[in-house]
Amino acid sequence: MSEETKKELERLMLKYRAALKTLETQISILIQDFEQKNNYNPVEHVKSRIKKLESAENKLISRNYEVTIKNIEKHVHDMVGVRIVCAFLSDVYKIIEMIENSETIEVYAKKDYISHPKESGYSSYHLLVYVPVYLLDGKVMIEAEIQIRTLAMDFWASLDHKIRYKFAGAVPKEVKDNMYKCAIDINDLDHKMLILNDRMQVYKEDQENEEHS
Ligand code: 0O2
Repeated sequence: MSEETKKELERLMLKYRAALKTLETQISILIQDFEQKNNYNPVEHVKSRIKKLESAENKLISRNYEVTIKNIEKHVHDMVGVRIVCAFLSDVYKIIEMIENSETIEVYAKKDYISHPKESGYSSYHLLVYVPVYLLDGKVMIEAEIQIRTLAMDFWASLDHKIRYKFAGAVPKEVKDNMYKCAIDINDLDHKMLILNDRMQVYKEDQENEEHS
């Protein structure tokens, strides 16, 4: 790698790190504000990362793009990634709404793999966003991907990730079929838990009304 290319890469990574910090801070502020207003935290945990250079290169190669810094910037939309994991499906939609209404984070595309799961069974909601980064030369908008999902979806995706890694992409059909069935069970479980949670809220409200009467 030439000195010039190294410098270009360092500059790009600086922008990605800055975008990740801005995104993490803004998401944390929104969650805290929501919690203060509603006495309730809709988020179980948040994870964030900058995609490894090797993974970005593999993504470019798999799509027949030349491995260049320009192509990473242009074609890898999830170099900056944040994953927000919630207990209930209803919380996932609250988070989506909160981010969509944010003035700092600009949503430019949505991928609803909850209403339309992927062929593998993968389910999650992705927001593709721009995050502002203020440099000496002025403002630049950096792309990032926010994945929002339930704990159950996260459990499935993490197992699926391990399986794909173990079989280096060539997952046996039997394993794939079983994972697909698990994805259906998980979807069912998410809906049952949601109904249970709604029922609990009704009990709680009834109890509070009785106490006040
Ligand atoms: P990693 O290691 O998580 O970063 P785009 O990224 O928009 O150019 P792509 O790749 O079609 O195009 O985007 P997609 O499928 O909407 O979302 C990509 C990310 O979603 C993946 O990133 C995974 O994090 C997750 N994902 C999508 N499908 C699956 C799946 O079947 N199983 C699991 N476990 N995760 C999935 P990366 O870069 O593939 O991986």
